[in-house]
Amino acid sequence: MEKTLIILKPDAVKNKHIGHIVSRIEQENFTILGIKYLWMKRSEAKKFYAVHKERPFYKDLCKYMSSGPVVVAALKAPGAVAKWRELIGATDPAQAAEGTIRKLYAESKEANAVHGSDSAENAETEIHFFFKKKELID
Ligand code: IDP
Ligand code: MG
Repeated sequence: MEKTLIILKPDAVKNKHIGHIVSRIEQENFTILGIKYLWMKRSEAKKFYAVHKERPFYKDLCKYMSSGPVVVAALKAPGAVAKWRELIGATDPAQAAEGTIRKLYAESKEANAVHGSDSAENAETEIHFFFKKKELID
């Protein structure tokens, strides 16, 4: 079993896709270990995306991710990291495969509906960024 951290980004919340995406999570047999609704401060977004701090899109991304409420969740499944990334599709929704979450619901390359951890190791770090141990039900 593997864990991953996902975020339903401000565009997904604003466009009323929480239900669609959570429904997909259930259909695809992920176990929800923890889920919460929150609004990140700019400083929190900067910390969360610190790995991208040298990238040209970093500043705008942090501004965007703190522009409205999000849903964060810790999920569990066999191969959860790759499974979720396959389900969400390419970073740019214009490049994302048919039926993927980004193809269905994203607005743009920046406002691309969802986040997913890129490795099991980073998933652990990202899960503990948002959740205390007692907030995860395994
Ligand atoms: P990922 O979310 O598919 O793993 P990353 O390369 O890790 O993509 O980038 C993190 C986030 O930064 C993306 O999900 C997207 O919101 C934003 N982003 C990435 N590349 C660009 C870009 O070229 N322009 C604007 N935003 C970008
Ligand atoms: Mg990434």
